Amino acid sequence: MERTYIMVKPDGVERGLVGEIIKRFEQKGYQLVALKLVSPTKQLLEEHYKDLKDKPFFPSLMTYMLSGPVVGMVWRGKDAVKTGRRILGETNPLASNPGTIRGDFCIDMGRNLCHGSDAVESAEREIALWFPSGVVEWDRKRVNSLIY
Ligand code: 3AN
Repeated sequence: MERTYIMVKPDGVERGLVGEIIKRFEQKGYQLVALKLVSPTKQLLEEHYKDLKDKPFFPSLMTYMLSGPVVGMVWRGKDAVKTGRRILGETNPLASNPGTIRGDFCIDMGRNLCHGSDAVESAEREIALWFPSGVVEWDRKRVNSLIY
């Protein structure tokens, strides 16, 4: 089953939008298999964003991402990578449709609340980077069968 790495960035944590973002993935039907609040190191963020290191906005991206804790999570389910990004909206919040997280809650590209893996390979790379000890493999059907 496909997995994606979703991260609430420092502005999302500070604005109290963690629950809202989790809610949208839960209500869509994705399964949460990892979750943590962390103050990332510069080194971790440089590895996470290594493809962007030559971009002019990279220094401001680093400052932003180091401005407070983030919430990293792994969501599992059918087409999780592509659909996860549709739930988040476009990189530029002004181009994001209402109904998406960025479309509903932000304006600035440099304060766009959340991150979602852009491909299955990058999702697996990011999951290994942020959750080196692995995720929780649990069976939702088993939990449902306990509800009566
Ligand atoms: P996404 O987060 O939608 O996958 P990326 O991976 O291209 O987008 O960019 C990573 C982050 O870098 C974005 N979330 C945004 O915070 C920042 N960023 C991307 N492009 C720009 C830009 N042109 N100007 C300022 N910040 C940008």
